[in-house]
Amino acid sequence: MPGVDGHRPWMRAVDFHSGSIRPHDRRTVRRLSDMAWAYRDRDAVRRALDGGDPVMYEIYEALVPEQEGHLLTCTTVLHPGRIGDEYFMTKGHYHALRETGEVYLTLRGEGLLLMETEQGETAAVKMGVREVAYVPPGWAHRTVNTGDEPLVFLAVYPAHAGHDYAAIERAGGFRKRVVHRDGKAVVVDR
Ligand code: PAN
Ligand code: ZN
Repeated sequence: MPGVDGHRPWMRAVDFHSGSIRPHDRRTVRRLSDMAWAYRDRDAVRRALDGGDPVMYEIYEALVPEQEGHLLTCTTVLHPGRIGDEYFMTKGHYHALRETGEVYLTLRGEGLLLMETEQGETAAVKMGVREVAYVPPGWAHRTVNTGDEPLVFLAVYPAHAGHDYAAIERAGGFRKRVVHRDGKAVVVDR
């Protein structure tokens, strides 16, 4: 029987170490200059930009139609490092369609998943290998690599969700930050 829109079933290989999906339809690279506003320590940002604008993370996607009913599968490879005392992190976003959630499965490394709502609730969920984290509808989400190897995770979310980065930037970033203090990762107020 044909599917609802003719899209055929498929299988892809996921490399848990490198984080690549093979074959992938799109690979996106995000550098510090794509999100320099997000880090608090402006001198550290300038130094890192002058020092070659580091790659912060890469996203591999298996594209499907951006339509209700489809699920998009992708991996993120978030490199280890810090800008000042703040760990490398993703830009973070709300889904444009606020009523859509997401599932993250950690494949390598360790980190924190920072989440918050427009009503002011916040959460920080641990990410570790073989652990699943859930992003409920309406929660903005950002991942932070608190380890010293790449944080690799697989995400699955409704393909029509869309990404709203502007709401985060407008709000002045996330309400919480994750910083390196006395040798460990600490969640602090913005
Ligand atoms: C993830 C993220 C990915 C990169 O696939 O898009 O980790 O983070 P930013 O999109 O915030 O740069 C996801 O949550 N998709 O919806
Ligand atoms: Zn998302």
